[in-house]
Amino acid sequence: MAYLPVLLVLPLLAVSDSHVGSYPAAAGMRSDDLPRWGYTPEDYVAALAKLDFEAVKTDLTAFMTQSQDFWPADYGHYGGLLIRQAWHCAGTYRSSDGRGGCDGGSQRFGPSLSWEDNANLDKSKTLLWPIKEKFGLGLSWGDLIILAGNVAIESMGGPVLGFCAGRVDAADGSQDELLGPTARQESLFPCPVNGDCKAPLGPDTVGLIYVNPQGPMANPIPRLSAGQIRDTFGRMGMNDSETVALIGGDHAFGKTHGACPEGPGPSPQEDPTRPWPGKCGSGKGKDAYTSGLEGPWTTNPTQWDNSYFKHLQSLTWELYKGPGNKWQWRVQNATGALSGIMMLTTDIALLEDPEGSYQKLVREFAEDAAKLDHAFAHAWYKLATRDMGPVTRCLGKDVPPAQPWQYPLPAPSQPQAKLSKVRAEVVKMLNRSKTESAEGFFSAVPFARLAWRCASTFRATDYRGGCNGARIRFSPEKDWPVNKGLDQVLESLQLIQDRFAGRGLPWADLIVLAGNTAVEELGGKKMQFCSGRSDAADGQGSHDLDLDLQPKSWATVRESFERMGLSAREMVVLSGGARALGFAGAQLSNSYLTRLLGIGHAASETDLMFKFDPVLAAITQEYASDNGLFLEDFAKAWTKVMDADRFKGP
Ligand code: HEB
Repeated sequence: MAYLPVLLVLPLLAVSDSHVGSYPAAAGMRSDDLPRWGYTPEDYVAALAKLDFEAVKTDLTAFMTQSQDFWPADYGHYGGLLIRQAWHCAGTYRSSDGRGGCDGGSQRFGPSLSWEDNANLDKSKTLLWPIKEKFGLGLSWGDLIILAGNVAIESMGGPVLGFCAGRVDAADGSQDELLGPTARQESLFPCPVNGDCKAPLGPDTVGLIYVNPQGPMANPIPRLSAGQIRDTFGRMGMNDSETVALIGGDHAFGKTHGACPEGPGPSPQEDPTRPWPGKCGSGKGKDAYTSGLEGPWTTNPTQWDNSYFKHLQSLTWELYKGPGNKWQWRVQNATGALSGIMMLTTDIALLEDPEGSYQKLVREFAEDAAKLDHAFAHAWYKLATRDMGPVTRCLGKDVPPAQPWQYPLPAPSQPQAKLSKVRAEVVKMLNRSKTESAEGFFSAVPFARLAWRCASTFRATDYRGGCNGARIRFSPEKDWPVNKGLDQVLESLQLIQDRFAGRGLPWADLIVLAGNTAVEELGGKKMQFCSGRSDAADGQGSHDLDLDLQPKSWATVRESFERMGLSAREMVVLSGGARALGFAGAQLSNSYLTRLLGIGHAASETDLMFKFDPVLAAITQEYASDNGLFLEDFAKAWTKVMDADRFKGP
């Protein structure tokens, strides 16, 4: 067997050591300071099981048309406002790192709470509070915000595919810290020109959901706006058809608000007790100021139909400055009802796509209402649900069948292979290759590396990735530079797979079991193993997890562990173990961390942070002085990574 030597010298973790950023101080909050009500998944699942879901929907339906003086409903219906709220909650999702989305309900907190694009969404939450209060713990804010959007669409006659419940509320806004604007976002993912932000950021403007409605940097040039829309909706994971169906489908509802040029007034950050009072007249109803643009898109804004597309397609639109003194578009020489409607530059952009694709879709949706119904229902469900991960995380009675973007896996087969027998085979193979290796390298490390690479694609941000499915066997994952050489490890496991495949041992289980066994053989504690994975087919749902986000600096190393859902302690113990296996005689122990703390030891710059960041140094010292603790915590952290993608609800 010739696969051994090269692999051994590759570090287990794909971390480049080029330069050091600064490690951010822990957030100032003590856990005692945070709210406790309903913020554990267990509490939430139990409460959700008792929720009378139909009663919530009935109340929400009635709520839609009960206008209140505090914030009157446009056209007597809150639908537009609630759909916009749901879209702004879900639409922060970005596929680059899985951050954003409505899971967590963090639109209630900074930073997105004060985004100019979220003006007056404090009002919608005040309006919804009685419903939240009535149903309590079983109805998280995240679920309520999305469900209110669904019910709004349905109550105005629009098509809805279903509802995936299970958003567990966050206790503060820290999960959205990297959406910005925050100091940490600026240091990790800066946007030098706000209005031209690039991935991994989702929108092109921090503070907007996606793009400037007046056109790039408020220049009303539809052709250029089209490119921006494609770029940013692409970062959200939406294709052209989904993008056009969402924009035009949803702008069938509601209106824009900009009664005068004076602005919305201070944001919650600037005036927490009276945010966005509006400076036009009474500040509400016909005097409301949200975006500064003014008017509805259709003549029947509380009724679902495809008239947005018909109008866009068949009328002649001219640019003008609306009452809010911002660029918008009106029907040329309009008479009657048509004189009251408007379009944004981003809407007109759908007619001037340099690629010609948006125009085609506008025509299709204008001519075929059923086609729009289908595209819209699916795109809306994807928008609302994308950050929830696999369908197994969706709870409730209205969950539709798994969608392609949920990367469904076949049901696991009933395992008949005895795990102890498989384990024994792995051990036999490891021992055999040990004696056959001319260099005398201990060959277990590549198996540990395979399992790590397979499982560590997991992202706690949107529950994607992980070893379940064993997609590491296929392109694109197998071709990633960090996975170089793993094909040979897979090849050597093939013998075992051949023997047990008929007895229900999927590759995904074998890879993890072999990794566990390898770590044990290398000196680790006995690992917990949880079987029941299944294998994806080649080309079937290979995921597009973005590898450009491989960590490059110290700060991004921390960020990449955080994305996997790992704490600083888990990062130290796993990195320390990986380095020991890579460099220190291939035996799992705290030896690398011990050496690191020694005087004059040469280490990579990122590793030096384990020594010089005060908090990490304290953790490193703890592990360096207690190998028993190190091994115990390594086993726990390792198992957590291996099982991170095994869901039973949220
Ligand atoms: Fe929209 C509204 C923009 C997309 C849904 N929007 C609106 C407004 C604006 C806009 C500016 C106004 C605000 C106020 O109030 O003032 N959008 C926009 C843009 C875009 C959009 C730029 C991208 C292109 N949307 C969208 C989507 C959706 C929507 C995608 C879904 C999903 N919106 C909406 C609604 C509304 C709006 C529903 C209405 C609201 C009310 O009514 O209130």
